[in-house]
Amino acid sequence: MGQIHDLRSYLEVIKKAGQLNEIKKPVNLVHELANITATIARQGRGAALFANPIGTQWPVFGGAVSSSALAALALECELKDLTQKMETVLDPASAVPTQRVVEAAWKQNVTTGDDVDLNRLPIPTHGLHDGGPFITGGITLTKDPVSGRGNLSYNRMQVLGPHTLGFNVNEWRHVMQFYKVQEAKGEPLQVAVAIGVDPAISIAAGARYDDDELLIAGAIRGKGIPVCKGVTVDIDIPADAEIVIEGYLPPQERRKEGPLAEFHGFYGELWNSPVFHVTAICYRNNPIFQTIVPGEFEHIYIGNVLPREPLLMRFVSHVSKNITGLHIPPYGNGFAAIVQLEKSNPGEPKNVAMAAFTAHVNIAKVIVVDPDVNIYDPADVMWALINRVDWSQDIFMVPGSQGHEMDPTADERGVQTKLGIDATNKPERRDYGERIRYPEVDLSDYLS
Ligand SMILES: Cc1cc2nc3c(=O)[nH]c(=O)nc-3n(C[C@H](O)[C@H](O)[C@H](O)COP(=O)(O)O)c2cc1C
Ligand SMILES: [Mn+2]
Repeated sequence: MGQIHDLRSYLEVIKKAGQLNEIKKPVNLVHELANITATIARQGRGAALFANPIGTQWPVFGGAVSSSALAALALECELKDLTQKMETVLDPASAVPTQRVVEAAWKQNVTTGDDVDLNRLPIPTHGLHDGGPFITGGITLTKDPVSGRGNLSYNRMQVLGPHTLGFNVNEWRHVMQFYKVQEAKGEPLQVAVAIGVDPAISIAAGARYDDDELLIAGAIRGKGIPVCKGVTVDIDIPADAEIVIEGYLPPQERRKEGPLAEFHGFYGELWNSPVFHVTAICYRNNPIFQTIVPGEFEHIYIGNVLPREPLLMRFVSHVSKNITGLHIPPYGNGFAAIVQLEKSNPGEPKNVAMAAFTAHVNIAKVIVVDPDVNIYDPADVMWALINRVDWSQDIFMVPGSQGHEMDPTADERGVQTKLGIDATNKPERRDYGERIRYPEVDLSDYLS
């Protein structure tokens, strides 16, 4: 059994692994904190814990799951087993139900009614053109009014007043489905938001799943996630969360919120969104606020990489038994996939690329490489593109195929040209033999 059960135990684990950057210097919540978190993630250095954001007593943590290395630590598995681990925990047969408890850490401090003030929370303004402070790393907990099952999701929330948040929710989401049922009855939808959680919950919340995503988090930990009823809402909330915000979305109310840095790498438009009226803010003693830098690596890892790699693996493994690895790289915003193949036939890489396109509508560019290419290293993938591709023979295009309507290369309905690249070695064309490779060493054995 692993050691992670809340955010604090995760911080211990990543600290030991050299993946926690503790920043003591006072840092501005407006832009500066996000800039530092994004820089650390881009350089592969891990996550960031800010001890002294300016104007607050509360530390802020960002970048919990912003790389494959961190995802492996969060899932308590080896990097090479990441896709397999996600495949297992996303299988409904692995679901582990929550455990109801009476005591929650976040009940140590409870504010309700007129004492509620969102301005007390250290909510960052992330992107340069964001419309203001947004909660981006909060886990939304709701309940299906028809079946009563729970649901996790991410909904960006812009601060619109001391107890009011804009609540972004796309049309096809489970939360929207629940909200519409309530709206039709003229009733509000109750909502709770957990901030500062076990990364198993953060990862589970990014998945599209037919049941309560907390069951995925239970599968990750091999143990039911402890949950406790809210103070003002009838919702089961993870008992070990750092901070909990409770409230409701009244029917027929909409307000403008945005813009915000979006997953596709550009700023979005203003949205006319439901409004979240806050009825309680609760928190552990010495709470840690958690954020996700929108439009950056962690956003893509949780929303596009971890839940979709197993799906792609299923599709490509169906057309070839020779797959040795697969990655949806975060720098491709979820629109690209890299497949590693021990090919046995010259045409096999192209079939594999076709399978990857059809596995998920967002996947529009597929690069197939040999087992000697590190799929997690962009420089190595680029090496294969430059040294193993004859661009008149090794690529193929599928014009007029359906992609995501927000893909910057697609038209407004998502119609686009998908591209497959066979970047494997073709010894029949020219055989240079073995590639130069200096085995990577563990530098800590030499540099400390
Ligand atoms: C960091 C992050 C932010 C997100 N923000 C939003 C958002 O503001 N609105 C939205 O509708 N979906 C957003 N999503 C997507 C979904 O909330 C999420 O992926 C989830 O699977 C949807 O839950 P559902 O399948 O229960 O509907 C976001 C995803 C991530 C990872
Ligand atoms: Mn759901």
